[in-house]
Amino acid sequence: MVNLTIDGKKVSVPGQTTIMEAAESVGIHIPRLCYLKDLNEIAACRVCVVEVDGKDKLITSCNNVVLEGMEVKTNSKKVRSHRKTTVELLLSQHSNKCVSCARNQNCSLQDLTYDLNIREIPYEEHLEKQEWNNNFPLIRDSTRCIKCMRCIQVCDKMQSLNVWGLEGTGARTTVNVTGGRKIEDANCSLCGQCITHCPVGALSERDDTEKAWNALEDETKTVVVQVAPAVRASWAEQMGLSEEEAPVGKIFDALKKMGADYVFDTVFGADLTIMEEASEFLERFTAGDLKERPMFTSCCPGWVRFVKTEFPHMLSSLSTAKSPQQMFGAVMKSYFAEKIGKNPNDIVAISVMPCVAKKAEREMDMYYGEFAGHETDIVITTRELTRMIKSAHINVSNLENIPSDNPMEDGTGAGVIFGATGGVMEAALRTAYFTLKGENPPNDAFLRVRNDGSKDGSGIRESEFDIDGVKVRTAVVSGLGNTRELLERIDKGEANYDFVEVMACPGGCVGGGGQIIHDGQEKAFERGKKLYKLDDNYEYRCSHDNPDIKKLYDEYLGKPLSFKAHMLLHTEHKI
Ligand code: HC1
Ligand code: SF4
Repeated sequence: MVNLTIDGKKVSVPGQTTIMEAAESVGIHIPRLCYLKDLNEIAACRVCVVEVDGKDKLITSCNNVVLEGMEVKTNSKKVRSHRKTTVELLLSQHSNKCVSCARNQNCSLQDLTYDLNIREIPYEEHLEKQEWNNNFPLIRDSTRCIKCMRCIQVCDKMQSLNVWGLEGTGARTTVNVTGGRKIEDANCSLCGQCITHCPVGALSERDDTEKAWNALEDETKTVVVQVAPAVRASWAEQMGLSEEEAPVGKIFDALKKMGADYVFDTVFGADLTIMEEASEFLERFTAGDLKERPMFTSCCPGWVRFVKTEFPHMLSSLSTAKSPQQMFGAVMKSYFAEKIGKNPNDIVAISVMPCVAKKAEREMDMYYGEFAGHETDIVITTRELTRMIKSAHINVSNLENIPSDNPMEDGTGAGVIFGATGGVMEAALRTAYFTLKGENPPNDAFLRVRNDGSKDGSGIRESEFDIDGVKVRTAVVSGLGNTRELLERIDKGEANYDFVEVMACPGGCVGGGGQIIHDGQEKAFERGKKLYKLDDNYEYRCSHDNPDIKKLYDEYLGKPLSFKAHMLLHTEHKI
């Protein structure tokens, strides 16, 4: 152990601990902007400087380790003055139009400016204006970039995609899409992780709330809204509600108050995906065509974009089952439209997703019977939902916990855990087990596919199950860097699986790029636990037990993988 003092407090920590972490261990918070544990420890912003042993030179605390006998001051006059100048210089290169920024009131630079009591910026403003395609689901405002490098590191180290890089030299150094490419040509998966890791408002999702408002206010349209599983685990963080105060039924109530005609839970769509995907898996699996192994899940659009650009030869191994969002949209514009006697063209399907890539996934056309535009018309993120609730001046403490609408009301625990890494695999295995054995599995049969983030954090979970004498080898992976590693092993023949679940965002959709942002904090696994808790309390825990799903097959689709199911619920993945 190394002994030192920080702000006069005696501290004892293991060797190789950084000064920042040592301070944190005794409750002393050192301000920072660029630091992200294990991802960005490069001291680019220099906000975390501290004074050591009364020496003239200040050092950065995020990348300097403790030494025996050190005397550290984290908030001396010298430190404060240096920090203030650093932030003033940053502000001179940052658009300070905070009131109209997507990150207003959730911005580390704004907080720091306030904390340091900076009332004016004594340096000349110099803003870097770069062109951007504002139709792309990922928006970058270069005038807000503080060059902290987090986006570069997250996209490179976590997602292995290298979309962002530095260009220029010296004072002209700036962040931009690498290789002089336009963002739409840069193989961006749209995972949105660079957005949730940006400390300021330089990166955001395309704001589609006006489109949603226009639809909600259009009396000639029937507006149906679906809410994804992971949204319920995060929206309350922005609304000041506790977990218990924020059931998904309150989101339904808010949506109805905003003008939605019908509200549905994507959990129903997830159950439908499982019916088709589990059947497809068993069909492929028992056909014994090794070339088709493993079968990959395809509900995560960030992952689908990744495989198209990085591993196109694996495209045919993706399940043809559409995602719950798209399946639900297709059912809304066919089965449901018929039920309520509406022309699908007069239905606007909105979805609320924890995801930015879902905004691109919606481009899929609806081909069934009469051409009916897109299956999903508008996608808003969890963050956009909370902005809409706020702009509608809805008092969330008065919201009621209302059910979703008929006839796609029921959901199951299997559908709700889709939002957490391992959830799709577990849900599919529950139904595959039932199909093979004719009975439901015990509740703890497939717990091994879950990743609660507490183990080694490797992001890859391998398991093997024996279901009625049939051996099924599975892998669950989240994060695209981990995914690349896994796919390379599969490619080299070093890993063999039958079924693989991939989620682009670490921890799954609960950690999605459209979720509420808590700068520098990892929330995915905590939110995942909320979904697993909901699963425990569902009346039905298997998708095939969902009464409304059974009704949909009885009344409309026939059975999983039927011709009609193929037409509505499956797709061919093309480059
Ligand atoms: Fe997801 Fe999915 S789990 S992809 O994260 O399969 O976005 O929540 O809605 O479609 O159900 C997202 C979440 C979501 C779909 C489902
Ligand atoms: Fe990289 Fe994801 Fe950001 Fe695209 S959205 S630039 S893939 S981190």
